[in-house]
Amino acid sequence: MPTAVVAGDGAGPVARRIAEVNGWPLLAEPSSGALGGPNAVPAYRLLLARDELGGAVRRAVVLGRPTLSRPVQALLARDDVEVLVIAPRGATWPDAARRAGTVLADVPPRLVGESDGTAVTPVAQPGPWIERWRAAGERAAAVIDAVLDAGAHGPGAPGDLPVSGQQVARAVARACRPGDVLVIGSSNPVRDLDLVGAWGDAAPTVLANRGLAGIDGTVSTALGVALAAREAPEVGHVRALLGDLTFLHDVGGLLGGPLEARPDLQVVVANDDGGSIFATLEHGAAEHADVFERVFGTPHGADLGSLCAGYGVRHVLVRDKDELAVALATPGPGVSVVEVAVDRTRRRALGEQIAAAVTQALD
Ligand SMILES: Cc1ncc(C[n+]2csc(CCOP(=O)(O)OP(=O)(O)O)c2C)c(N)n1
Ligand SMILES: [Mg+2]
Repeated sequence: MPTAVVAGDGAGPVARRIAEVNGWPLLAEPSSGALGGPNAVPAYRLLLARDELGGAVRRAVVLGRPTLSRPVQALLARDDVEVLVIAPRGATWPDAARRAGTVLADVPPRLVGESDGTAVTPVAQPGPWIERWRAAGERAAAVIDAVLDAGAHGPGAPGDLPVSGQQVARAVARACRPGDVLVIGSSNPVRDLDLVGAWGDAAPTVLANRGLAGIDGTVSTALGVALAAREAPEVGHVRALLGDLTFLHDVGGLLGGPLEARPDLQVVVANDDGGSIFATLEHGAAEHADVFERVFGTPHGADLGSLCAGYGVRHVLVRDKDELAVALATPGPGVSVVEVAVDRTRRRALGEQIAAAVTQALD
């Protein structure tokens, strides 16, 4: 039966194993802990809408808690898709559409290629089903790269606008090495990473507070992770990628008294002066344009550099891809903030442009 493995937040490496043993596509969110390997499909969110890919799925094996995209929720809500949830150790399981046909508290040995708990069967030979997903994922990733390379905002846009949030996520993803840790903020950063973070087998550890997808407490989370990393010599760089409102919500987390340990942490803030995610949702429709900016965009004009100075934290403002790449490659010691000036006005259009380019390439 054409099956896809959905690896939501906290799914763990077993999700990847299940996909590889059975020759199924792996739709893995950044904080799934299941990233990597030949079956992880880049940009899967855009492939779910296609008849020959998402439309052909008849069974979804769900691990962890998927929260990032409507196409995944739509897949799990479909009448013609059997939903099998695996919630190891009897953890509470997510089932937003209330459609789970089966909930298993353990991973069935045969799903991970074990007949009696010891004998491991080889990873499935590639079949037409997984080959179709791999080919489409590769194509989609290449097309997305091309759109992001084409310029900050594609055809017709002035060349001197700041970089896009998607470009920032791609730059951060490229800067992260295996062994690094990336704390990723709610809102667009985690979704951008989900779209552009094609790491192959070189994925860093990605952590996110997906509980209620809050934008609160994320600076403190990143500092806590960086403090813990001091005890873990195998960990490389610790970075965080946050939106500006997410950063401002917990900017007090930067405060560390002189008697406290200061870990090494690079906080990248994609500053588009407001909440750009709402532009991609219903709120961003043309009929709400008169109230959008004040109610949902919520620009603030805050001076991040001065805030950082107040907390004694290094700050650098970067305005283009090259400056960003340099800053990411040289995090330096202690806590630092890399503020990236990001364009908010074209967020919705660029998302649509990417989706259209992928559709065109796969048609
Ligand atoms: C504590 C909390 N308050 C409000 C929200 C609703 N919310 C979701 S995304 C968002 C905007 C986030 O803006 P930013 O961090 O700048 O990211 P962007 O959308 O611009 O990428 C808000 C207010 C939330 N998720 N959590
Ligand atoms: Mg923002």
